Amino acid sequence: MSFKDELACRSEAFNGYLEEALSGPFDCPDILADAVRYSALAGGKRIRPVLTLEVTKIFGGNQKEVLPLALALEMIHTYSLIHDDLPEMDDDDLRRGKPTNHVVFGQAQAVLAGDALLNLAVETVLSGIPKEEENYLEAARILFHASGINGMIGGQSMDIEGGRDLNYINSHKTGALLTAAVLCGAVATLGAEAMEIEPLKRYAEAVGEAFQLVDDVLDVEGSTEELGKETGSDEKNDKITSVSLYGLDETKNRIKELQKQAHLALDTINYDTKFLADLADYICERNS
Ligand code: GRG
Repeated sequence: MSFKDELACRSEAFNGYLEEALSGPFDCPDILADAVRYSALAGGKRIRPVLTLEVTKIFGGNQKEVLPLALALEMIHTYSLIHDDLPEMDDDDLRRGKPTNHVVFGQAQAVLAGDALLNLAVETVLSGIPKEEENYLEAARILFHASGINGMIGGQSMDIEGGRDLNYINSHKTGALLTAAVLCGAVATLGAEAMEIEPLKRYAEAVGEAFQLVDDVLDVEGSTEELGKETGSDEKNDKITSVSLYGLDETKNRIKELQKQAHLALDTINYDTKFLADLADYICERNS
């Protein structure tokens, strides 16, 4: 099976679990439940949960036990996209090939749908605490730290404020959640002290930065049809990006360098990291 087919297969399987986790019934107005499901089940590559589950598998961990963390990652990611698309943030009308949440449900319900997904993420993690809980709780702490004020939310705050520290913005807004996706599976399975954690962190940080740089390139060179969202959004919002600061060629060179770094980090891990290596290539070479 090709890597792309394998990835599609895994995201399909994950979609089933996510649908179940969001099947409710919820004690809330239909519009809110619909808004939550609309964005969460609209597709998306599911890269973060796939990373978590793969890393768990590599180290012989229990994927079923780690699934709540993977579900929470995708819920948090989806809430961040709903909020990011709001008129007061990036003001986008298209996401995952569909009209954005606020376009369909209105801004107030879109804010609440994002909030609700964050809370559901916490509930999902708490309800999945296994008997041997120490490593799982450390993985959960990593996830909520990375997605909070010291991570994704901090990065988004500086981005929206028009801050100029591109490294901070990229490593926090995008890199933190991807790194957490990798570390969650590893820490839940091996514990935070394992010697594999450092190289995995290097791998994840390289992939996280590359992910954002590719996003910057695609915002200039990509097609709305393939991306499922409008392009030209960074220029429209006067955002600093790697492309606006260093140009397309230098950004593409940096992506290649990061791809190499990701592979080098994996080379030091004595387990089967082929899928992670292929995923790094996919992320660095993607066009959607
Ligand atoms: C609102 C707190 C808050 C944070 C927003 C997600 C985010 C932080 C900003 C989005 C800006 C953006 C598009 C950054 C590029 C990296 C990124 C997160 C892309 C979207 O992720 P994909 O490509 O999306 O994994 P799918 O739809 O495949 O899940």
